[in-house]
Formats: sequence, structure tokens, C-alpha cells
Amino acid sequence: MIKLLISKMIEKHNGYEKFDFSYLEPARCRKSNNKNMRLNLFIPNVDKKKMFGGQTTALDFFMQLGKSLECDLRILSEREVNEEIVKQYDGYEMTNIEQEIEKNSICAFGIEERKKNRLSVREKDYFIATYWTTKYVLNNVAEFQKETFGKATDIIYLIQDFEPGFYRWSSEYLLIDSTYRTDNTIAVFNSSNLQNFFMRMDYKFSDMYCFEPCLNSNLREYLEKDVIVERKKKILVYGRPYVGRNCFSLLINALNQFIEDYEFSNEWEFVSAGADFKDVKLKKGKRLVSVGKLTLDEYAELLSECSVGVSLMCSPHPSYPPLEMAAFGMKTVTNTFQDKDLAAFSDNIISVSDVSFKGIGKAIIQAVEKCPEGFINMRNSAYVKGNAGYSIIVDQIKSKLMR
Ligand code: TRH
Repeated sequence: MIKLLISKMIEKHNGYEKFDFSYLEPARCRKSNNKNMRLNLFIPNVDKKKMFGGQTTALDFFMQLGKSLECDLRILSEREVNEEIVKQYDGYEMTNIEQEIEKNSICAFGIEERKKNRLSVREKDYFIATYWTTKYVLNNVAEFQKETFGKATDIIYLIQDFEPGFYRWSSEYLLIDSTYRTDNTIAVFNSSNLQNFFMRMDYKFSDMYCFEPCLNSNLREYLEKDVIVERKKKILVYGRPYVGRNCFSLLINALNQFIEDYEFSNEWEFVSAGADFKDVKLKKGKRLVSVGKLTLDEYAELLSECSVGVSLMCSPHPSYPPLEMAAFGMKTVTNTFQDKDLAAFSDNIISVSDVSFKGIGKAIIQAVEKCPEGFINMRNSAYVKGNAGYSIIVDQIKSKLMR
């Protein structure tokens, strides 16, 4: 059986065998004589309709840095690009990676394109990698620039999580780790929690910047309207069964623990947003109703009418949902992780260090019992008010690149 499995994963080449890592197919490059500066974003997906928190942040960061640099812009996507998707981007045109055009461009840069075509590279091309595979693929661009122009530009690596943690200890773990150990890399961390974690792991970068998460602008607009909605006895959970770091199994068992241990639990309803799955039957006839991934407006409405939130994250990054739940005034249960502790973010957060079924269940009881104290939204906090952290580092990176 194991023999069969391995033989399926191994590719036969002329006279040798190797494992299929085609998604890491390196970028092949060709020289461009264009002297203008260009900022490139390499991102797994460009379709805004399919973006979650991390990709939206990457795009926003790129747009702000690009605006500040006043240079040409190019977006490279690991997944499909088509005319419909490109319409989502004002002033951009779809091109091939070999082409040079006057306008800002969006190109597919997946496995097939990398095999078929060579990426046009300028002397003053700067790249932002946004996920470990994008960094891995771009690694040899700097070498090409050195050979062709005598000098390479630094790669900006937007690090939004400790990605080896998405896998077990394995080949992938080490391959991702290798992306944090290359020269000429400027690390930009999403949150100081994450940066501190990397520092404790002793990674070294040629330069480092960090910004704190801020509230998504659609959610901010909703919050600023100050819509008064009556809070219901509803517990909203961030439920993503297929994303390990959101700890779905722990979450479900903790809900059962709460139902078991809290004398008035029959008065409460349970709803899950974030991903589609079949409703889960809980203890005492209760159900966790899944509403799937909502639009941001629908999500804002739910955040306004639920009283308690539970959002778990096994990672040094805070993740967005617990911050959003707290910003909308919900009593929010989340876990600590090593030195991550979101208690200081808001009084609405109940930060649990005993991350067991019992520990989380107990915190949910505390949360429901705190509800009569009232619901305070954080509309005036720095997190809601905007992107100050962002703007500061954009200016700092600009002066570094212009030097
Ligand atoms: O992109 P994500 O998977 O988040 C990532 C990870 O947490 C990651 O490890 C970290 O690197 C990075 O963010 C910074 O998804 P995330 O952040 O969990 O997505 C939350 C966003 O999705 C949130 O800002 C609002 C939006 N959202 C919806 O649009 N609809 C919904 O129903 C829900 C629940 C959220």
C-alpha cells in the first residue's frame, strides 16, 4: 500500500525519479531594458471575491506602497487571471509575463506560465512575496538581476503567519523555513506578536518592518453608522473545519462542554460563519448552524446581533475574527499562544490560556455572564480608526528603496 502511494507521488524522468513539487517551479527570467521602477506583487489569487483576510491585507499593502512610490505596478497571480477578474482593478490590463506595457498589469504566473514563458525583469523591479511558495519561486530573480544588471533589488517578504506551522514537521516545514533564510530579504510582519515570535526563533533578515492589524474598511464603515441592533442570545463562532489553525474539533467539544456545564445554555443559539459545512448536532438537542462565508455586510450584521463570539487560532498571529468580534462589542473568547495574549486589545476579549475543552467551555460561560454589563463597541480605537501603522511603514520602506 505504502509502496503504491510513494510510486504515485514520484515522477519518472529520463533515467531518474523525483517527487512532484511543480508548484515550486522557479521563475525563469528575461532582461527588460525599461529603466522605470516597478513594484510587483506576487500573490496566490487575484480574484477579490475569493480573498480572505491575509490576501486582502497583501493587496492593500501593495496598493499603498505603489501609490507612495509613484512607479509602475504589476500583479502576478499563482491562480487563474481572466478579463472578468481584471475588471475588478481600475487602470490595470491583463498581460503575459514576457510582455512590457505602458499601463499597470496583471499576469498569470502559475506553474504552466513559468514553464512556458520567462518573466520580464527590469533593473529596478522590486518584488513583494506574500506566501511561502511565492517567495520560493522568486528566489532566483535576485540572482538573475545580479548577473544581468550587476546588482539585485531586495525582495520584500510580507509575513503574515509562521507558515511552517501550517504543516507537520516535514519536507514542507523545512522548505518554508528556507524561505526565511535568504539574503536580500526585507521582512514585513503583520503584527508585533508575529514579529516577536520570529525573533525568538532567531531568523535574520536584512531589514524588518511591522504593522498592526486594522479593521477592514467595509466593516469600519458599518460600525461607524452606529446601527442599533438588539443583541440576541446567540454565540457566533469562527468555524473553518478545513483550516487546522482555527481548531474546529476543539471548538465543537468546547461548545458541548459549555452546554453541559451552564445551567441556562438552552436559552442560547449557536451559529458559525467563515466556511460552509453541514450543521453540527450538539449536546441536549442544540445545533451549530453554519451560514458559510458571508459577504462583509452580512458578516457585519451578524457581528452586531450576536452577543458572544468564539474564535480560536493556533498560531502567533492574532487572526482577524476575534479582533472584529471585539470591535463590534461582542464578548469574545479566544486562546493565547505562547506569548500571544489578546487580553490587552480590549475588555471585550476573554483570553484563555487553559486551552482545553473545559477551559474554553468555562470562558464561554464567563462571556455569556458578562453580557448584562452591556455591549461597548470600539469605534474610537486606533484599530478601528485606520491604518496609521501601515502608512508609517510604507513611508519607511519607500525611503529604504529610494536610497
Ligand atoms: O486569510 P485568512 O485565512 O487569514 C489569515 C490567517 O489567519 C493567517 O494565518 C494570517 O496569516 C492572516 O490572515 C493575516 O482568513 P482570516 O483572516 O481568518 O479571514 C477573516 C476575514 O474574512 C475577516 O477579516 C472578514 C472576512 N470574513 C468574511 O468576509 N466573511 C465571513 O463570513 C467571515 C467569518 C469573515
